[in-house]
Amino acid sequence: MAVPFTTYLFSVKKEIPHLDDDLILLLNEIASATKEISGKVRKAGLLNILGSAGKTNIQGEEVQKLDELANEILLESLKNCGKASQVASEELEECIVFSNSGYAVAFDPLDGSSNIDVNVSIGTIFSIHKDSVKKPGKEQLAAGYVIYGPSTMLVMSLGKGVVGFTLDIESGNFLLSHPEIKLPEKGKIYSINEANKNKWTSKGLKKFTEYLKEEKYTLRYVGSMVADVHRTLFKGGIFIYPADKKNTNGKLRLLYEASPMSFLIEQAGGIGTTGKERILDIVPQSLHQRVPVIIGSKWEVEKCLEFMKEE
Ligand code: AHM
Ligand code: MG
Repeated sequence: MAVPFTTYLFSVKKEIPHLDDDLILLLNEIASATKEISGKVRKAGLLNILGSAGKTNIQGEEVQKLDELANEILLESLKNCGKASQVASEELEECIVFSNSGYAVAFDPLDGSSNIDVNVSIGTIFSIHKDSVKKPGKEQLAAGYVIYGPSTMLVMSLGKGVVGFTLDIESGNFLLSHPEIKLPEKGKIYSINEANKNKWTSKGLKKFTEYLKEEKYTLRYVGSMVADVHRTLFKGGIFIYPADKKNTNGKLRLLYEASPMSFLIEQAGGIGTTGKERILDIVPQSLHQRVPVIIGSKWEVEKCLEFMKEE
């Protein structure tokens, strides 16, 4: 019998000193909220919740109805559980502060917005720190994502490896399906929006992708970070969202995209860097700060850094 999410959390409590009852409650709350989001995503075409909400967010991006709904579901459950000190979201200009101490949660309620309307995998990303969200990623107590793909999966790290749970529709439980996710040291896939190549600011990066082609790598790019990182975690290789002339710090946000994903990648044995520094070492300057992201298997990330240094 596969182990349900809550049972799993209690079973590893002894091995993970920071995993107290409050954190378990908070993680449970996040898992429950994502189950609700998963239900909405699965029926989106029937519920009139596809398409634009008719506004833009703080980052100037068009908000989708499902972005908004996912954001509300997560906010409501974090508020009600009483264990969150503050909450930062891609969809909120400012951080919501509930109290001075407790668990600080940063999340991207629905990542991969451009894929919502076309029934392609999207996800929720979360990051948990003690007290404040504005701490370096290496201090995360837990980080993870839920992917709404052919099945809904929750992939998480509590700082001791990476585990995966699959949502069992019949019982309504996330069940432990992947007790130890390890990133292959080297893969065969690279993942980057290569249409932006002429805008990339790193010449070394251009050479690196040419090199990968010569080495017979294949390209996979969904355009949902959750899906692209999920594949990278299981199959190895590299995922990159670099700086370019338009987005001089890249596109992805440190707090609720780059940092939690880097945490998972490192915990699975890989590397996460901006090209200049380790993503998990960055001390956040602002809530919606962007950083270039180069994450994946050790071999490919180190090779990429070599090419970038040579330029
Ligand atoms: P979103 O959070 O508004 O969906 O934006 C982030 C997404 C990532 O999931 C994905 O990696 C990236 O944007 C794709 O961007 P692009 O279309 O520029 O390649
Ligand atoms: Mg996002």
